[in-house]
Amino acid sequence: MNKIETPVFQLSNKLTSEQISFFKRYGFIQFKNFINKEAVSLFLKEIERVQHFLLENEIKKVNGIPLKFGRDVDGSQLIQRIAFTSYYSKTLSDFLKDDRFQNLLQLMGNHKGRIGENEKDGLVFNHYVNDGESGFRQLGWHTDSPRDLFLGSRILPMLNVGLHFDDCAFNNGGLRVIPGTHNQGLLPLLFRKKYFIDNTADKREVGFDIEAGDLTIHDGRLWHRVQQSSLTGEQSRRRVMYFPIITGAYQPKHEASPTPFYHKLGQIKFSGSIKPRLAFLKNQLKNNLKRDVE
Ligand SMILES: O=C(O)CCC(=O)C(=O)O
Ligand SMILES: [Fe+2]
Repeated sequence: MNKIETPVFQLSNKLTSEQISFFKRYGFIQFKNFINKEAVSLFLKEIERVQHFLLENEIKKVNGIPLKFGRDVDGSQLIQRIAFTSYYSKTLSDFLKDDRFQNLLQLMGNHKGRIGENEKDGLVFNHYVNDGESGFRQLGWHTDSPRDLFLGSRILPMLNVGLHFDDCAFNNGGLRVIPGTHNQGLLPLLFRKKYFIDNTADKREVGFDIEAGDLTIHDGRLWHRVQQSSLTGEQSRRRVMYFPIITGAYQPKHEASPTPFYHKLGQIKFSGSIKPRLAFLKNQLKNNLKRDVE
C-alpha cells in the first residue's frame, strides 16, 4: 500500500496542463485547501441542520434514494449517508455554483459536462465513524459507473467530486484508488473485484493525506474503496461530500422517483431468491454491450 506522492495541486481559475495530464493518466487528482477552515465549519453546521430536519420529519428517502442511519459515538442518531443534501440548504446549493467547479468540466474531455445537483444521487454526504453502533465504517471496492447500467442506460463519462471535512492522514484510512483503472474495458469495469463486498487492500492501491478543505476528483470508472479508520471514537470521524459531473440527457430526480435497483440490492434480505436479480443484471449487461457495439 502506498501513499500517493503527487504534486500539491491548487485549483484556481484554470486547470493547468500538468493537472489535466495527471488526471487523464491516473484517473484522479487532489487539490489542497479548496475551502478554508471557516467554510468547513460553516458547511458542517449546515449539514447538521439538514440532518436534524430529516430526523425530525422522519424522512427516510430523498428522491427515492434511501438515507443510511446509524449511531454516533455518544449513541445519538446519525444519518450516515444523505442524498440530495443541497435540496435542504441554500448555502450548499449556492456552493455548487462556485466558478471553480466549471473549470473541472474540462476533465470530461470532448463531452459536455454539467454538475448533477438534481440527478443520480445529487450532492451526497457520507459520515463514517468507527465505533459503537455506527453502520458505516468502510466501503468495499467499486466503481461509480455501473449505476448507469442499473438505471437502464449505457455507461457515460462521469466525474465524482469530493470535498473533505476532516483531516484523514493516509495511515488512518480513507479513500484508496487503483490508478489508471479508468482506462479499462467494460469487463474489468464490471468484474475486476466483487462490488462492495471486497474490502481487501490491493497491492496497486494508493491513498492520500487529506486535510479538511481538500478536494478530490475521480473518474467514475476508477476502482476505489474507503479503508476503515485505524482509530476509534471521535478520531475516526470522516465526513465527505460528493457530487457528480455528468453528461448525456438531463435526467432529474423528483419526489416520486423510484428507488434504483442498486439501492434495493442492499435492502433485499438474502432469504429471497437471487435468480430474478441475476436475470435482471444479465439483461442490463446484454443491452449495454449491444449499445456499445452499435
Ligand atoms: O467516502 C468516500 O470518500 C468515497 C465514497 C464513495 O466512493 C461513494 O459513495 O461512491
Ligand atoms: Fe464511489
